[in-house]
Amino acid sequence: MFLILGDTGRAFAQTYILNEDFSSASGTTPPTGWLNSAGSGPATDKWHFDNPGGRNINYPFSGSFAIFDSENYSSDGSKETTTLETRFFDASVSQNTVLYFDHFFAGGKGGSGTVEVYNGFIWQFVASYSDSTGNPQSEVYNISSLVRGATAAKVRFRWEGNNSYFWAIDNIRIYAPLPLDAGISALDAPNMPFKAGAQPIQVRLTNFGANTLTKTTIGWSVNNVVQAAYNWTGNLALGMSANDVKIGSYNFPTGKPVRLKVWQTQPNGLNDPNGQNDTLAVTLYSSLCGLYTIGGTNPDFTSFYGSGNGAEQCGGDLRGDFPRAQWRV
Ligand SMILES: [Ca+2]
Ligand SMILES: [Ca+2]
Repeated sequence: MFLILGDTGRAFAQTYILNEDFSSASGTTPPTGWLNSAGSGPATDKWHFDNPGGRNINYPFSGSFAIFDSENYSSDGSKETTTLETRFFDASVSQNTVLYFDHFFAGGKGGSGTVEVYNGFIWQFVASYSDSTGNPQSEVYNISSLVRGATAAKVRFRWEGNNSYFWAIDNIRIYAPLPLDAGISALDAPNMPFKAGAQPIQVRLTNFGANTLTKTTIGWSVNNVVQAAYNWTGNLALGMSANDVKIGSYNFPTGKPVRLKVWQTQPNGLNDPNGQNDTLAVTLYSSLCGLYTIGGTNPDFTSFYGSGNGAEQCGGDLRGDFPRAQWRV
């Protein structure tokens, strides 16, 4: 809908061991050194980098990405066992190793996606997905104990299914984290559509740093008016998140855009050396119910497009002529 995400936890200050945006991939040809294997399934059961099903996947997906789209090109009734494997990487450069990626798993039809790490000897389980994720969502895993010391490590993404929708992945990053690095990674509430009136503001705080995070200050503003900061305390290891951190509440007016900005500062009482993932900025609207003016002098909304959000909750009726019109919802 009209959720506008700003800098939402994409960190760029770490030391990258592998950073893949798939810009060099095409068709079913992966980046140099990567493997794309159909496994025991039909030879055409491979990952694609040209989005043959025309799937619409949101930012931060951009340009080419990896997708196994069983519904698009593998609806032949035979089982799919398809693997995308990274090139080798040297995990001995740091004691701490983080795996980050953005993905959209379209689940619920018997498909599963599994992420595994190779330490030079064996493949080890990291995570698996079978229910639908957000479109997309970011994942951060501390894989230090799985790859520690390995000079020839790998990560693989293994699809199993049978005409079971699709799995899309982009921005695969393996990096050595900074010692200290916290950030706001998501807005957990309110989720649109929501009713006007007082709503709790809940965010997700993530520790992107190697050191355990025990405290930070979460500041926030509404339409550029700074609100009372929230002092968080707790215990988050590398890659872990505190979900639904309630930092306050706000009385949302009916159907008006509210620009919410949330940021964290002074993790463990020190300056955060990576500001790239500190701040989340979103524009929220409560559901529309009432009479609104679009365009003209003193409008509630300047354009029809911007006024549509939330109106489906009440039903709508557009009257008048542009550039000034009214909408009863
Ligand atoms: Ca990409
Ligand atoms: Ca940070």
